[in-house]
Amino acid sequence: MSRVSIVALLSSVFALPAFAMPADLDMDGDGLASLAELQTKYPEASKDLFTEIDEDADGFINDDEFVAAVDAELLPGTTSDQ
Ligand SMILES: [Ca+2]
Ligand SMILES: [Ca+2]
Repeated sequence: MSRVSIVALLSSVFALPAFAMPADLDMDGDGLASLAELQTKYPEASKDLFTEIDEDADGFINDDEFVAAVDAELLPGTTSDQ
């Protein structure tokens, strides 16, 4: 295997995190989840929960914050076997 294909392989692995913002959470496709979007997907989610997940307090949940919330079991993961 050439060096180039190893780099390409590693790039494709790291481009696929275990969890990412689900398309049905980020409904307007801006890459961020607002409180309204969170509560549409998770009707039981409170504003307090949203504030807890929104670590940088910019009013939106980004990919990193979503992954951290799933890791911390604040939100269910996006497994495909449901
Ligand atoms: Ca959005
Ligand atoms: Ca944020």
